[in-house]
Amino acid sequence: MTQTAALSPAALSARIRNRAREMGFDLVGIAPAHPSAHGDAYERWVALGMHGEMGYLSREDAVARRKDPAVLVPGARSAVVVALRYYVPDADPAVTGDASRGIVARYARGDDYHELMKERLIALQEWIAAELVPAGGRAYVDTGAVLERELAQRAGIGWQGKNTMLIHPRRGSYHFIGEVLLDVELEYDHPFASDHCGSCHRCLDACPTGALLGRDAAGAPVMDARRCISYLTIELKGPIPRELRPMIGNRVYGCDICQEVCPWNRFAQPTNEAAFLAREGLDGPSLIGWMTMTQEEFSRRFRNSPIKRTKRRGLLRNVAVALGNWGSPEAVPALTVALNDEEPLVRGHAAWALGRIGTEAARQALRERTEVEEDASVRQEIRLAMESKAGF
Ligand code: B12
Ligand code: SF4
Ligand code: SF4
Repeated sequence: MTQTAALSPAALSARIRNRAREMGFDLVGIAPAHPSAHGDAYERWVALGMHGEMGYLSREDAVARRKDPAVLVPGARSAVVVALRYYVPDADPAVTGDASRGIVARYARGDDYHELMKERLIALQEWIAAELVPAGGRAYVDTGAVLERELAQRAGIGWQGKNTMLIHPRRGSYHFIGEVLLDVELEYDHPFASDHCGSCHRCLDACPTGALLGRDAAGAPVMDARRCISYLTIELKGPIPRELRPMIGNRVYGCDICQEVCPWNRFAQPTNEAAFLAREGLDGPSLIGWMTMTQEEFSRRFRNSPIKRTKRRGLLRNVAVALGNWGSPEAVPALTVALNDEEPLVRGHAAWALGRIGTEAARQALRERTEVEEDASVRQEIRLAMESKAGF
C-alpha cells in the first residue's frame, strides 16, 4: 500500500480517469451506483418475452441484481465505466454485396474482448486499492448482471440510440463497455441527458428483420431480440425460425447493420488494439469454404475468438442459411457434405439451403438423404425443402 493522505472524492475521480486513459480505455465516466432508473422498463421487456431464450436475462435473482448494483456488489456506491473502441474497417468493402462470402460482425473478427478488458479493469481496480484508497469492488464486462448501457449513460459517456446502442457524440457506437463497481464515494460525471437521434430513423428502416421497434412512451429504445440477427446467429442454440432465414442474408456471425447506417459512426476511429484486428480469413470468408469446416479446424481457427461461443454446429448452421440465401448451384457440393454432417442442426439447415437452390443436383442430394435420415427434425426440414420446389 503506497497511499499517503486521504484524497477527496474529486481527487480520486481525477486520478482514476487519468489512469483508465493511460491503460488504453478510450472513454471513461464515473457514476453513482444507485438502483436502475429503468428497472420497470427492463421487467416489461422480459415479461413480453423479447429476450427469447437468453434465460440469464430473466432469472429472478439476476433481474434483482440488474436493477440494483448494490445487490450485485454489496456496499457498491460508485461505478467507473469505461469504453474501448473496436471498429475495424472492411478490408474489401465489396464483401457486403458479394453473397458468396460471409460477413462476420466487427466485434468478432479479432480476439475475444471479454478477457482483454476484464484483465485491464482488474488491474485498474487493484491500482485504485493499492495507490488511492482501500476500496473493495468488482470488475465486469458484458457477462455480469449489470445494465451496462444505462450505467454508461449515467456516467456521461453517451446516449442510447434508437438502435439501442450507447453512442458517443464524437466517437460513435463501436465500443465495448466495462465497469468497476466500488464501495467508495467518488465525484461523479453528469449523466448524458440529451437524445441526439432526433427525427432520424435510419436504423429502424435498415434492420432487415424488423427487430428495432423505436422508442416506447417513456423514451426507451426497444428491440425484440428474438428477431435480431445477432441473437439468431449467436445466442439461439437451436434452429433459426424458417421465416427469418431469408432476411439474414450473408451475416454469418452477429450483425452491424444498425450501426453501419448510423450517422454518428461516420467518424468512427479504427481500433488501435492489435488484438481486435481481423484475423486472417475473417474479413469476408468464402461460404463454401466454411461449410465443410472440420471440428479440428474450427477449434484451431477460433481459439480465443468470440466465435467459439456458437460451437461449430451453430456457425455451420448460419453458413448454411447464408448459402441458401446466395442460392447458387455452386454451393450444392458443399451443402451435400453438410447434409450428411454428424450434427442434426447442420443437416437440417443444409436441407433448407438445398431446397432454396432447387436444382436437380440439390434435389438428388435431398432424396438420397431421406433414405437414411433418422432424426425427426431433419426429416421435417427435408420434407419442407422438397415441397418448396416442384418435381418431388
Ligand atoms: C443481451 C444482449 C444482447 C442481445 C439483446 C440486445 C438488446 N438491444 O437488448 C443481442 C444478442 C441481440 C445483442 C446484440 C448485440 N450486442 Co449485445 N448485449 C447484451 C447484454 C448482455 C445485455 C443487454 C440488455 O440487458 N438488454 C435488455 C435491454 C432492455 O436493456 P438495454 O439495452 O440496456 O436497455 C435499457 C433501456 O431500454 C433503458 N431505458 C429504459 N427506459 C429508458 C428511457 C430512456 C429515455 C432511455 C434513454 C433508456 C431507457 O433501460 C434498459 C435497461 O437499463 C449487454 C451487456 C450488458 N450486461 O448490458 C450486451 C451489449 C449491449 N451488447 C453489445 C454489442 C457490441 C452487441 C452487438 C453490436 C454485437 C453484434 N455486432 O452482433 C449487437 C447489437 C445489437 C443491438 N442493436 O443492440 C455491447 C454494446 C456496446 C454499446 N456501445 O452499446 C454490450 C454493452 C456488451 C459490452 N459490454 O460491450 N446483445
Ligand atoms: S443488429 Fe442487425 S438485426 Fe439486430 S437490430 Fe441491428 S440491424 Fe437489426
Ligand atoms: S441511425 Fe439515427 S435513429 Fe438510429 S441510432 Fe443512429 S441517429 Fe439514432
